[in-house]
Amino acid sequence: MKKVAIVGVEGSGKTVMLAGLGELYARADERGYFLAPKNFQTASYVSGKISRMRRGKWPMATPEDVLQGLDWTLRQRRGDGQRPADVCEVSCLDFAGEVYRCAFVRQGAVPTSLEDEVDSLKNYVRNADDLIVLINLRDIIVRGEYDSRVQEAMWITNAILSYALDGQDGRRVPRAAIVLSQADSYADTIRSCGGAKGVLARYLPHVANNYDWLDILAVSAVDKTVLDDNGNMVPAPDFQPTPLRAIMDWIRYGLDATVPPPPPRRGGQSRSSVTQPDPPPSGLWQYFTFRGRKNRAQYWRFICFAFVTVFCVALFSGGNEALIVLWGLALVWPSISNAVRRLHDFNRSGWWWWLCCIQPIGWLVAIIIGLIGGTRGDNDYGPEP
Ligand SMILES: Nc1nc2c(ncn2[C@@H]2O[C@H](COP(=O)(O)OP(=O)(O)OP(=O)(O)O)[C@@H](O)[C@H]2O)c(=O)[nH]1
Ligand SMILES: [Mg+2]
Repeated sequence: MKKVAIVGVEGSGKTVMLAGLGELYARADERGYFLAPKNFQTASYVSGKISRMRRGKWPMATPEDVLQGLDWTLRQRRGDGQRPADVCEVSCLDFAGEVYRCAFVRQGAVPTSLEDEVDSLKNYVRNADDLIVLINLRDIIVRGEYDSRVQEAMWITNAILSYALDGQDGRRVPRAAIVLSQADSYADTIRSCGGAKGVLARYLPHVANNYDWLDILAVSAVDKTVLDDNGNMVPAPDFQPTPLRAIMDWIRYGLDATVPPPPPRRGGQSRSSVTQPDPPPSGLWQYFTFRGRKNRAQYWRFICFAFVTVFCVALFSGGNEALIVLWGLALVWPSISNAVRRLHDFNRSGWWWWLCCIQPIGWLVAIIIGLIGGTRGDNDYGPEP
């Protein structure tokens, strides 16, 4: 499975772009692609940053002491109850600028305190199959190439690219793209330069000359902005990160042909694409199937239903034990289905249900299953209920 690495110096737009990608692809797109966070940190990072942006604030600069790893698996839904196919890993190591500096520009020995970080960053860049290098348009258009901070940033960017693309040791050179971020603010400039390549040629001629054979894209992470009280452009509360589809199109390039098409549907009907996930089970059937997901409310609703009906049967049958046992037996299968589908909601296999059978902890497990929050968006077991 190929690895996509996303890098950029301080302020290049990593956090905003990654949070936007995570939010946009929490739900499958029209081809069935979605991003499954590989760990809790990634999921909570995305939701924290997005909720801040919906309050009209950009994320804080990632602090120097934070080495944030963000990891997803890009998956494609295949329908017909099959697990989605893993397509590639998408990850970002959000290193502090100092680590980039030590790794790529600073002369002399790397300080001992940063040795591990520098090694991880270099490995990360060298092991990438696809490399996305971010440059913030504000840096190059407003500050300009004569600003010393921008010069250093561009020097680092150059060094990352030449390090990744040198192809020494028989390594396969990654596919790479330079991505200019914050395109919404500079749409006119991009248009007047004839596109992203033209912007690079005008504002960063060195980089453009060296790397104009790479893919060069200009994107923004938000589709709507407003001016705040201080006159700064901030995300509008109802923004959507839809412009980031361009990044996913680049990542996916050439993949659609390699992901196996979904098998024909039962009954000979074939699906033209993988886009239509199986509808969630409905009607009486939903109480018997183990497919799909149930959120916390649905899980507890079923448990209340079971208790209330057992009580009613006991009451109206005048305590007829045979009837109560019969009704209890009828509820066994739906109860298992209820727990299994709840487990699916937080992306756990239904086999975990067996823990409920271990007494005396079984009851506790059943309660815990009902308390854990579900995965946002699609997961391995289907769409969010
Ligand atoms: N208008 C607009 N501004 C953006 C966009 N993406 C990033 N920005 C601006 O760029 C700034 C830096 O973005 P970040 O994502 O925090 O950059 P970073 O690479 O994570 O920076 P560090 O954490 O300091 O390494 C933001 O605070 C915004 O002001 C965008 O899509 N549109
Ligand atoms: Mg950041």
